[in-house]
Amino acid sequence: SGPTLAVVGVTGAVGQEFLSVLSDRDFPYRSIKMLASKRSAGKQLTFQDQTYTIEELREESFDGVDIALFSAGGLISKEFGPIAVKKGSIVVDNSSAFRMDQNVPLVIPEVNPEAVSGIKVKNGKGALIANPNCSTIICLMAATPLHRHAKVKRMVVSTYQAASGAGAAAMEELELQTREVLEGKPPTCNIFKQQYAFNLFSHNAPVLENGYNEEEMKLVKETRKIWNDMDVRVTATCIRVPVMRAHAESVNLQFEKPLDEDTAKEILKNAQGVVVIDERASNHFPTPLEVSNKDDVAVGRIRRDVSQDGNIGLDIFVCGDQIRKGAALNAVQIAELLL
Ligand code: 11C
Repeated sequence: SGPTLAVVGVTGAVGQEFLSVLSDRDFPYRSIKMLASKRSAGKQLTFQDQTYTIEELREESFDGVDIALFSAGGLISKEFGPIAVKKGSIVVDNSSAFRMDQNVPLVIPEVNPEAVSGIKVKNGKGALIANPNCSTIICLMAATPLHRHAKVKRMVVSTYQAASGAGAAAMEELELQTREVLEGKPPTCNIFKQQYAFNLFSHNAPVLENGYNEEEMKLVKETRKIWNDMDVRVTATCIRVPVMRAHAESVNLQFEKPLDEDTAKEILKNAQGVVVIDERASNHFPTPLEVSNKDDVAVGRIRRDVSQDGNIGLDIFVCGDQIRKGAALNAVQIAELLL
């Protein structure tokens, strides 16, 4: 029993994580197709004690597929997403290709599950659902419970983003460069055009005319769409740091209504998918390593913003596994909403 599944981009970092998450969560399925580019077609992989042959992604791949989890880049999503939908599949897409389309829900299950309430498997109709950008998911997992309580007027986000956001090859390059630099060799710079190990730099997404890069503008636009609040003011600075697979974000929040730090801590302790690590005495707060391979997003450094009067401002520090909650886990949770 259960739906028929397809994983598009199964050899990538997120593709592999889709499989781990499906398995960890005992996601029910009748069959699963492993899809990738021609380069990987024919290779075998083992999943839940079964051997699968990776198939080349084609139009026919979606015949009879109920849910297709896509993470093979925006171009593949643009080409094959609509084909899959036409064939009756519900596509949960991890790329940015459709996120801002008015008719495509952009969903974090803990935040706006109502956005997919009309979409269900087995009603014979295909649909597209977008997974938000990882930095948006991780930020809003922490900011939304507070927003529900005191309404965020303005949010200032500064990110410290891991290699995994740029894919498995970037993770390999970080490891390789670290070895090279320690051995006194010039670092190999294929993915990023500058030294990454022992360094940090402005996010590699294209810089736009307004001076923001695309990653930063995703935080601005996706937050408005997910919160269904066109008035919320968001600004962001996104930085790539030499960390393997979990993003960290400093988030400054300005509220419409007062919210003191103790109440904020209680709200976050009770929030689904969030864990509070906020031990001032021992200086123990969230770190990328502590959240790596974990489902929950960690929040700490919860403190009143001293630059603002009263209790209308808070600073928080958030860490979340980019491949898991930032991508694969969120997509599988969306798929769970459809069952
Ligand atoms: C990163 N968030 O960490 C990016 C990569 O829109 O899905 C993913 C870009 C996206 O570099």
